[in-house]
Amino acid sequence: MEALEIKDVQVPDEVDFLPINGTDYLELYVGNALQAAHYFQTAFGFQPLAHAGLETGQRDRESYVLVQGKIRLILTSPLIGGTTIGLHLDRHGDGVRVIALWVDDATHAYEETVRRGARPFLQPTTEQDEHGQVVQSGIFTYGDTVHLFVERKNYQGTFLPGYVPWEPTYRPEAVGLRYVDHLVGNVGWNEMNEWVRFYAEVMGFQQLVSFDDKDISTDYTALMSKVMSNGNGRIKFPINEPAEGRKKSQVEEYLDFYGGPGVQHIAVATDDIIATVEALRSRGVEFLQVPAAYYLDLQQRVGTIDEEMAELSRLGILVDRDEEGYLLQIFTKPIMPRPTLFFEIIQRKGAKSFGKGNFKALFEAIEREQARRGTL
Ligand code: TYF
Ligand code: FE
Repeated sequence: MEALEIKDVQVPDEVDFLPINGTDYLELYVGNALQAAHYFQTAFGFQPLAHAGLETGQRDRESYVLVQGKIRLILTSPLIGGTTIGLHLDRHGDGVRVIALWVDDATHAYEETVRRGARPFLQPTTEQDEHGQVVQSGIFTYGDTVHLFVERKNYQGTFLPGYVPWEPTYRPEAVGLRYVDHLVGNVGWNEMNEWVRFYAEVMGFQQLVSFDDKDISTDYTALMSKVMSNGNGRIKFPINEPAEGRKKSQVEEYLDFYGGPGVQHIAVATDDIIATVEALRSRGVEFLQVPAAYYLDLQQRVGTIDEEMAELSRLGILVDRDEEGYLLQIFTKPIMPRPTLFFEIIQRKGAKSFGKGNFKALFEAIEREQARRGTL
């Protein structure tokens, strides 16, 4: 580690007080976890992993855990009225409640972040079963979203204590999703910098990039975005806020329907975006459509790439280049009744950026959807 010399004392200039190994899981609160699990299996190729519910002693909730590559999703629904899950559903519709981060020391993570000003959600709590023990702790982030810190170094079970293996015979094939690349949060008017400061001061993240409304305003959509990343770069959280445009910002539309800040999109990585998108389309996943004209000057814009232009155009996959390489990406339509949460499929070929060159085409596609909904 590099050291910064101050007089005679060697002070390491980068002590990561919150080392994170990666995303542990995402928990979505949904109206019908049984059917949502079927959808994520059938449409997105997630594999059944674990289950908790009445049979495991849960009285107020049921959860299905699905996995693909390193991505784990928990889908949770209430079993009775009057729960915080039900309240969350009423306010937000289906959405991401928990962004769980895999750490080696969940107690340390809690103490360090709370000491720096995080609002506590869950004090360090140890759960145990015959496969070992897991410590979880948690803090609030934007809106009703929470970060849980999951310490599982002394655990060998399938998922977490309290869950049993879920082994149905129905198992559609995976589609090649590998890991969570980034998770985007939409926050309120003028709140972006507050949350940027939260990730910097409370969680020790650094700012990677910033987009202002000049980069990304089309005729209508205006938004600002800053990307925060943890020390080892495995966690990337872009934060968007709405900006004043000619008509309603897509971020404002989200805030209206989600009832406040929350997770806007989950970007998942693949090593073969053509095969992945082909499979997703064949299973009925719907993507935003860019006009054919997007592909006319693409070759010129991004230069030589490994993929066939005709294939990319047929599947509607977008391409962008930066100093380090290029990336391929595509965005689903919102997967909820409310126009809130959607998925991004991304394949990085060296590029570490987020597809700035695609913003205009992408946001115009989003605006066409807003217009179709009558919410523009
Ligand atoms: O994560 C990103 O920054 C890109 C682009 O509402 C993007 O995926 C940014 C804002 C948005 C949709 C996509
Ligand atoms: Fe993204």
